[in-house]
Amino acid sequence: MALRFEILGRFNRARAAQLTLPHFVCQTPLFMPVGTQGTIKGLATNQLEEIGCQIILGNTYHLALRPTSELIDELGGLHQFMNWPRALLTDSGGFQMVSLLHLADITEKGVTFQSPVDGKPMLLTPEESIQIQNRIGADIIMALDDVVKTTITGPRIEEAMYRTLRWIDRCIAAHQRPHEQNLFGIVQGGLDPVLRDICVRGLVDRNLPGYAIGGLAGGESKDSFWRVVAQCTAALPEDKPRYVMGVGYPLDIVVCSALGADMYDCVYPTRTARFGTALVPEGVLKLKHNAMADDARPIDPTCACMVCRTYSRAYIHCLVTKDAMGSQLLSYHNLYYMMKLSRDLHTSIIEGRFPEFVCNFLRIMVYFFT
Ligand code: PRF
Ligand code: ZN
Repeated sequence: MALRFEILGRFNRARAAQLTLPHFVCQTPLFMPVGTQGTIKGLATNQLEEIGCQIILGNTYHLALRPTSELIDELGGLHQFMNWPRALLTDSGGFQMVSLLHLADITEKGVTFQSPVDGKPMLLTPEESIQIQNRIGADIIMALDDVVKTTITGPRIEEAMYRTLRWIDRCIAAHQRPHEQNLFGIVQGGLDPVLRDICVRGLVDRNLPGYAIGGLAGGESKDSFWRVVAQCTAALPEDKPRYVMGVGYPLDIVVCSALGADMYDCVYPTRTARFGTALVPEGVLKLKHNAMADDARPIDPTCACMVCRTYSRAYIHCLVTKDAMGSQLLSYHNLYYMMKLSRDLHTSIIEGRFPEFVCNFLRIMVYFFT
């Protein structure tokens, strides 16, 4: 195991912890921005440090296609390649293929897909996913899982859960760097509590350094989503980190943290920035809106970020459709908002005022429930 997870404080099921990874000591709950191609779109790594990002996510699938994992390995690993001194996590690639390439096909061998480079059929096996992630060198690597949309029902959900359990053993056997990289298993099983229970038990038996809850945030109701998280966090070991994959709405992060989850990732804060949307305590602020054209206030008067200390809504409104700087400034502010939310969760749990924090968060957030 290449991590230490120390719980510093609790409030009912919520935990605030210190997660020590090979490249950085992180405070949880934490949010990981998604840097698909080895970059968080529009932000330099020194800005990510300034914002307070502790760990960022890279995608095996994208990095393997370009620049390739062999080249990253030759150039000293992804940390050195992108000049990011803090922690990194790579996702295994299967989910990206299935969600991006509708041509992807899953068999017992692995995920088959058509290469977007030359159209040739390619196969990503659990062994190859781990080998690629070993070359990339992230602090946390993810097992290859069989991901099915939660809105699908029937025997496919069960098949995917059992396949994910069979694949975890192939991933564990293929992992060459267990003392430098932490392999996390992923709980699947759709919205079915029986399948989720079998999957959690199966993974816990493998004694992994951490566990993810997968297959969520794909169009199911909040009620179903939160129920699955509640069930899984209750059954996962207390002394290991719990990561809810693909979750990035502030409300969901607050709720899942109350349910005992520790880590999250999502493209949402940076993607929504590129569409001209800022995250604010009240919900969202659409900078493209005509009302912003002559608004001299910062995006969020209560925000201490560089953007809010420097620029007006009117200026960003003006940039947003015309210049890349508009979405860069919004990404900066949105990630700052996510880091502040993570820190507020951490400190409110430690200081015994988590319920007050949650009530206040919900009271201010009046219209953002998507
Ligand atoms: N599995 C993997 N990556 C993911 C997910 C998953 O289930 C999700 C949730 N749908 C986001 N990213 N490997
Ligand atoms: Zn700001």
